[in-house]
Amino acid sequence: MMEIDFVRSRFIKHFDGKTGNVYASPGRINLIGEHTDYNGGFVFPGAVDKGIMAEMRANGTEDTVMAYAIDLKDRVDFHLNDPAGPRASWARYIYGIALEMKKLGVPVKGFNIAFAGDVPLGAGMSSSAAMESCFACGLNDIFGDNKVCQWDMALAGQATEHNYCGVNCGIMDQFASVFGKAGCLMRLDCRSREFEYFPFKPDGYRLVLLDSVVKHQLAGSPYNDRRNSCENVVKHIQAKHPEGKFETLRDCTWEQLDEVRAEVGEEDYKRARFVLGEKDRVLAVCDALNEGDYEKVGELMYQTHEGLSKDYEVSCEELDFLNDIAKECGVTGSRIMGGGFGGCTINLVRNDLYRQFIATAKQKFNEKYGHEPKVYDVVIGDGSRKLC
Ligand code: GAF
Repeated sequence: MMEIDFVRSRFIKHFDGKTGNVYASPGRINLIGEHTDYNGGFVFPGAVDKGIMAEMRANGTEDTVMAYAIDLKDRVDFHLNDPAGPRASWARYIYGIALEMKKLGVPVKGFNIAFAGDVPLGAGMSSSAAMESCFACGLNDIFGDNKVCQWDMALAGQATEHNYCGVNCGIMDQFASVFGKAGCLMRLDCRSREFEYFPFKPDGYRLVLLDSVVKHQLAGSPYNDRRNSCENVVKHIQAKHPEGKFETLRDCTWEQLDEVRAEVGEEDYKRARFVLGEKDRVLAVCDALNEGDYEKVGELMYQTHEGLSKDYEVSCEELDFLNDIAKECGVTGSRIMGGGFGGCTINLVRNDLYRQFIATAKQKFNEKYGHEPKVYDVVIGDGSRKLC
């Protein structure tokens, strides 16, 4: 995690010399359960020890926000009452979450904010959810007497993506960022919103991310197309079965999917096929973890990669290459993590293979793409909180 003094010194320098309160929220990993959240399925994320830190303070104005992105060295001022909001994409997260918190009854007024992050951008580790939940936590504290509950803050973050950033994401990332707990993964049922903390200490293994450094960018991307495909399949199944209630792919069976195969076309069919399989894999991974069967967990991770690559088509050459190297090195499990289209693979590696795997991955990737992948050892950390 970053140092508070680092953020504080910039906050003091860029505004009126006064200090505010400091808040932090993490990025996330996800062991399994990709693209299942907006399909009413299960996900299995955990917060990481990297994220966003922000210093914030009410500035006494009615609606003027003065914002400084420390890492970008970029300052943007805007008005909460301006219906267009700021143009800079990072500032839209601040604008969006402020308006969403207002909708929840928080009387947000003008404020100053400076923030920085150590969660890699575009790596599929949810830097955007970390921003949303960090700012939500701050606004709730400064203007709202902390009356907004954790779930509503997570949902406000998701609504920010939908309404101001153009990404029709599910709830996994904001959930993980708000509810994270050190040492624990969380199995969330995205339909009922019930969740369970799973202490995660795989004896003899470690989790490591390999960042392809291909920038993953969900806004305006084929991410929304994937969601549309899933919803289209549900619509067709519902039309065939008016007696039933089909809200998401969670409600659909393999047989029902097969019935609409010809109508929805091969592309949508394959996407839905991936989701139905992934829904079952999350539960199978939980069972395997309960039995301490990490080899089984790994096998399911490889299946997820295959599905994300061939059926859901959210991989890229570099991620498939990293997955192949993992396989060749005998790594227990490896797959694309997060939305896809770039970013990281998550790898479950036996301790005795770790060094060799990392060295081989760096060397082979470098030979092919002219640079090494970045390596992040996963440390599972806490969710959104006030630091001081
Ligand atoms: C992105 C989205 F923001 C999540 O909601 C989720 O759908 C994920 O992609 C894929 O599992 O991170």
